[in-house]
Amino acid sequence: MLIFQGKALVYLLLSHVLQLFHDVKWSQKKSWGAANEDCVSRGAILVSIHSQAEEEFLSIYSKGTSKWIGLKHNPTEGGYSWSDGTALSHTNWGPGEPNNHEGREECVEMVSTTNGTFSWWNDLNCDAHQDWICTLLCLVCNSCVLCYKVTGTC
Ligand SMILES: [Ca+2]
Repeated sequence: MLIFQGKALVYLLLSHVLQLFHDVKWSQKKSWGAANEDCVSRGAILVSIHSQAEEEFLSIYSKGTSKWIGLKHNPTEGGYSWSDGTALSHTNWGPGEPNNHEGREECVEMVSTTNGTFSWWNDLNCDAHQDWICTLLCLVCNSCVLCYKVTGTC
């Protein structure tokens, strides 16, 4: 369970209510920025990963693909930041990554093996066209969890 503070709201992300969007058509793959915008247009956000259990779940779900996650280099603060503002509490960098190849790799993809039983992260040029995973923001309103098209009000 992950809780983070928005400007005036507390959003609650529960693993069992995560809803994922995953595109596999080559013609519809997107840059990190376009993928992020696509998620926002759905009332969602690029997925963040905070545990090995979430890592394994997402890897199986999106097996055999390379896809954007919500992690991006933060040139202002240094290090990496999740789109949803949560803390970087779990990492799964591949061997030698992040390597910022040719100084042009600011965004992070998650790569999963064909059967999804193994995955790792790689920093990549943000303009590369990849699959992506969105997760819906969930808002707790009077003990009910609303997880679709959250607009900031109950
Ligand atoms: Ca890299």
